[in-house]
Amino acid sequence: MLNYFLLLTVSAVVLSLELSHVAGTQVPRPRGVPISKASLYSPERDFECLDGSRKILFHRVNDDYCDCGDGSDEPGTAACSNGHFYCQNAGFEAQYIPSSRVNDGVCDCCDTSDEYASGAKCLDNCHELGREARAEAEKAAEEAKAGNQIRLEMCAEGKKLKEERASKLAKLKGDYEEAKMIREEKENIKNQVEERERAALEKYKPVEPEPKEEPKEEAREIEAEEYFRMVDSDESGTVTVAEIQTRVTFDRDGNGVVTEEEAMYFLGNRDEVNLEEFLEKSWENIKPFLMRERGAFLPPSQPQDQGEDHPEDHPDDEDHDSDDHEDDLDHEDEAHHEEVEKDPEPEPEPEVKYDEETQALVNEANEARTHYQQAEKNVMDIGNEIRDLEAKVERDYGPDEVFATLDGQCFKLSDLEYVYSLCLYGKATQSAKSGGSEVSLGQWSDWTGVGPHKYTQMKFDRGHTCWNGPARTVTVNLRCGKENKLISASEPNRCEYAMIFTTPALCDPNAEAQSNHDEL
Ligand code: MAN
Repeated sequence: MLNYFLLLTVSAVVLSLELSHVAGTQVPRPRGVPISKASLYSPERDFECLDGSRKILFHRVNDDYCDCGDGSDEPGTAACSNGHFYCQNAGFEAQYIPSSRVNDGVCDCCDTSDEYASGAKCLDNCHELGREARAEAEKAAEEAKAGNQIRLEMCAEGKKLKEERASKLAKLKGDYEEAKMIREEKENIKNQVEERERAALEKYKPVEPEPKEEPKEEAREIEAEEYFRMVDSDESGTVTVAEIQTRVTFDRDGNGVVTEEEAMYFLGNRDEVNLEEFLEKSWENIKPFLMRERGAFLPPSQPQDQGEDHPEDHPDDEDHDSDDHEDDLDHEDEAHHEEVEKDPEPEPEPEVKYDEETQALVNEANEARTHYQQAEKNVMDIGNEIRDLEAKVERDYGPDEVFATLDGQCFKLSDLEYVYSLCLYGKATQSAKSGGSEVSLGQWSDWTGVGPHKYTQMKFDRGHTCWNGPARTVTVNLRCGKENKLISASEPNRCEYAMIFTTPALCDPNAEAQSNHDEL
């Protein structure tokens, strides 16, 4: 009986170790255990769960019963839900799979070792996968090598740019100080000349009330003259008492008759007056009585003015009628606008002719003003240039200024629906192919990669706000490629965009940034 148990135990261990040999390894170890951990599974002693929680007899390893909390006693069976099965995958890459997948009828390991007792027909394709992977790795290596060459050029160019910008900035700062001095000088000259100009122009200053009076006076004269010609019915050049008596206007006492006396009152106690005398003496007396005659006589200027105003006020009258009524208000507004805009049309300034000396001063002042404006513009232009350059000098262009040459460069990518554009250190946009305006997906924010991978990711934020949602943002992941190229753009979450950008800047064989081997 004892012999029987001994035989069973020994054969179980042998089976377990032998099966490992089947997987093609030299170091004997239980199924599902990598060589690196073989020493932890020695058949010569009890097995200690890898988390140190307990010790079990060695024959309980891979006996299809889960003893350890961490599943480490069943690496080669599906007994523990949290165990790990190691496939050697000779010819390709070794791999861990959850031990729950062992013998589940699905081929997980390319060497078929996970399906040793399920009857699943698995094909060992590790060598084929290995070949493909090697070809891909070779291609990637070539790409990285070519990329590295370009990266070095980008660094050289970037450093050159940095130096150029720094020296340009230093020069501009000098120019700026000089420009400010020139501006001050020009301002002083301008002020001095303007002072002299002001003094010289003093004598040309118009007396304020006069220009307002003049047109009134003129209108008055026209009105009076018109009236004179009307009353002078025989066109003799004088207005007589008899002519005055024919007009009811001059019936001062309203008794229906214009007496001689009444008539003479209007003629300044004379029998007749010529135009000059009429203007000087009679018109003042006549004017107040004209109101009675208004219905029959209007000064010629009035009806003319009104007649002209009408068609201009409503130039669209005909269209207006045919328009929808809803629009009427708008039209009225427009008409009103036109009127408002037209009314204050400035009367042309009377051209003043200056004496020679004054004109020379005005010319000199104009020239001084122009020079000052030019100097002022120059100061502003240099100031703007300095600000732009300072922003670039302070910008993070990565190790050895490798990204500097990409500043301001834009890259486009089309998918079925949109054209995406990515301008490094600028902005990212989206334009629908069906039309409509460009949508900003974000402005350059910063490098956001973690730790040594800082320059593998950048962020754009403050894009156009989504309807009922957040402002759009873009996360751009960068990877090595011999071309600077936008290779993918997507929207994994609404209004959160993701892009992939390849760049030689990341083809640095010395940087660990690109290595992403995940060991368990
Ligand atoms: C537009 C595009 C889309 C986005 C929606 C959000 O259609 O910018 O990418 O998801 O707006 O409303």
